Amino acid sequence: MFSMKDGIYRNTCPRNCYGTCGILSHVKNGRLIKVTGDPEHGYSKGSLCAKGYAFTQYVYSPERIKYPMVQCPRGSGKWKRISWEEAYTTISLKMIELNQRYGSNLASGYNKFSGNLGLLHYATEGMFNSIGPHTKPIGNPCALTGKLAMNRSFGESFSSVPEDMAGSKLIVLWGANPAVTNVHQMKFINEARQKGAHLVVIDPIFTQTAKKADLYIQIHPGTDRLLADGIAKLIIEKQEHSLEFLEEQTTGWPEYKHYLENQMTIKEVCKQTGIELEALIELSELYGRIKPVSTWAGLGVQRNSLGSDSISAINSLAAVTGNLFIPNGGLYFMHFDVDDFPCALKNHKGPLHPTISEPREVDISDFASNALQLTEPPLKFLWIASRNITQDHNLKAWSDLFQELELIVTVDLYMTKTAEKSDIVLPAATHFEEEDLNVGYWHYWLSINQKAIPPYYEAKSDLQIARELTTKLNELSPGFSNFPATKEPIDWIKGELTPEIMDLYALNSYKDLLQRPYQKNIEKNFSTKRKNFHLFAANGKKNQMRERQAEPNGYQLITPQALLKIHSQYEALTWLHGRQDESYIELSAEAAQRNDINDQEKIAVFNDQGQIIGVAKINSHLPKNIILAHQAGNNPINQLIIQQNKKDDVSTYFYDSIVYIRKWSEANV
Ligand SMILES: Nc1nc2c(c(=O)[nH]1)N[C@H]1C(S)=C(S)[C@@H](COP(=O)(O)OP(=O)(O)OC[C@H]3O[C@@H](n4cnc5c(=O)[nH]c(N)nc54)[C@H](O)[C@@H]3O)O[C@H]1N2
Ligand SMILES: Nc1nc2c(c(=O)[nH]1)N[C@H]1C(S)=C(S)[C@@H](COP(=O)(O)OP(=O)(O)OC[C@H]3O[C@@H](n4cnc5c(=O)[nH]c(N)nc54)[C@H](O)[C@@H]3O)O[C@H]1N2
Ligand code: SF4
Ligand SMILES: [Mo]
Repeated sequence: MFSMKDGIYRNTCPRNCYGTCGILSHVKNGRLIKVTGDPEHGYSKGSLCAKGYAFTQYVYSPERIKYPMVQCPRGSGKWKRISWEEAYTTISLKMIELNQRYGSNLASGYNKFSGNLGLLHYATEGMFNSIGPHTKPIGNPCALTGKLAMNRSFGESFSSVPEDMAGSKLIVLWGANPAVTNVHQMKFINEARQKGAHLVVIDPIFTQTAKKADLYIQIHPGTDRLLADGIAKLIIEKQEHSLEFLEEQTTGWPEYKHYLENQMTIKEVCKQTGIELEALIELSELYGRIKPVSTWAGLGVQRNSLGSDSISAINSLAAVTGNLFIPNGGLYFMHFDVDDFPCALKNHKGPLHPTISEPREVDISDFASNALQLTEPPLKFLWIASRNITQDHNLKAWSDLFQELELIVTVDLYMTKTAEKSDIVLPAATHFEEEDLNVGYWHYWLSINQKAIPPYYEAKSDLQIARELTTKLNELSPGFSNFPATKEPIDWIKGELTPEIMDLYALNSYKDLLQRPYQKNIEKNFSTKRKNFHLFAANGKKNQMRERQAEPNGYQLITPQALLKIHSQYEALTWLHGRQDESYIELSAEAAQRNDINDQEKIAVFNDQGQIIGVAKINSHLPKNIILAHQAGNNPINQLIIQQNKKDDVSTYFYDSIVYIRKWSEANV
């Protein structure tokens, strides 16, 4: 498996992306010369996206970090190459000293998110678990709001089989933009449409996906709950609901029905959502008339403080029409079936501490502000991997936290804004330079990732780094860590493939995965999930989104994913990006006129968090109270984002922020 001869290897795109695509890597003289899609992968079916095809540039980009480096002083840009040995020694000495100072490892912590989602990338979690109680992030800044809402509806995570969408007769996309974020899904959507299916897109932005729709509904952000409830109300009024299903397979039907009939009006729905009655009626007729329907509650819906209820209401609408568990119908979000696996690195148990029983958990969606509150001991050492903190909100808190930290280590492939603020950077390997096992969160395929090429300069996998740092820690302080440092990647992979998993995927050995990816037994997977569904009645809840948006001169900042990036990633690739294209700020013609801004003119977008400069792009389809910009690495829009409606729950409210705009020339005086 790991011989690295010339030839073709099986890899998997490990990005935080719906595709988790199978890749065939063509290697000659130890170099990756070409990548193609793996035709054996049942979901991606032999193709990649533009970012995938650009992997040869990604691997050999001169902007990749080549060696471990230290920056002194931090933030000065004065980097010095150091050896791995020196890096490990410096880090280990600091960790050991902090342990002696505070009597535990709680002053040491990490922040890790979604750079590489392969199972062996839980090495970072494993490495920290292995030192006993420490400070660790919990939660999910991408999908937690929606995940909790799915749990409220289904009692667990739920997402239908994406290939089945090809047989749907009606596809309703709420706050999902697959033409940009999930290009392979468009094939299944197109297949359905060729067979006569209708496509409905509900989005405040007239997206690339919306352009293809039969019916596009431009909704006010944050008001999806009202729309879903309104459609359900109309359907029930016309007796087009699926009574048998509702009575037999759901809970909460009487309350839900009572709520729809007595506590909400269609007039209010139209007012709050900004949608004309005719559109509402048309959508309700489609839902009432057609079966099977696929309803997709997209991630965009849950990025505001009302998103949780919106997702639950969309799920309930899918249930009302009896579409939940029928072939080629269903409800789409994303699944968390990776948790079926042992995830041995993530769940590795560390040594016991005499007085502290648990690690110290910090909500990742507000990590910096929470970490700043920590005392006894404060957080002093932070390890950052698979994470660009510029994709978080509240970046001011991050700069305050960085001031408090005595050592910041970032493991990355590129010199990100996060790496630039660190004391030490360590070069991470690409997935072509390491072994892994990959599970999708959208489709149900499992695939292997072979080591196809030697590492770029001195890059190492996160697992290799965990092994080597552990060895150094134990050399300097015997027994400091119980990480199984001698265990090889293949052993970790085999460990994930338990008899239950092998059975679920019909595998005989890991070697089968060298021949092709394997799909989970779908029947088995869903058979336990079809027990119960809970209908959501938003009794007594008001929708305050509109009131917030009424702020004078303010615009709601919507910052969804971009086609040729994954969040902050890929900006350095010239195959994908001209340098100037990354800070377009889209505004309506009315907003432009009101602020005396011309198309292509330099503008400032600002609020009390800060200011960013960009190029104005007038978008005649944009609602007048919305500013649209995309996530970015070099000029991160998240500088302007802070969780406004802070609630007790952990959350993903990136689209709640209000911003103001002005001509750059004025901003500059
Ligand atoms: N090319 C590319 N693909 C990606 C990614 C990437 O960065 N680039 N990221 C991946 C990741 S991690 C994720 S989470 C997914 C996300 O992918 P999607 O699920 O498609 O979600 P987003 O692109 O965040 O938002 C989708 C749409 O929601 C709309 N929206 C915003 N607010 C609302 C609202 O209140 N109501 C409604 N109805 N719509 C709203 C936005 O305008 C946007 O068009 O994409 C994945 N795929
Ligand atoms: N404004 C705004 N902000 C958002 C969102 C939004 O819609 N709007 N969406 C949110 C969402 S959906 C998400 S998922 C998060 C994403 O948040 P992050 O996961 O922090 O985002 P990325 O920019 O993908 O950063 C991942 C980093 O990991 C690095 N990396 C890649 N592979 C490896 C590896 O093998 N090892 C190591 N050590 N590093 C690696 C990459 O080079 C990159 O720097 O952003 C959130 N932030
Ligand atoms: S970024 Fe997404 S669509 Fe593109 S190759 Fe990777 S997994 Fe596939
Ligand atoms: Mo995400």
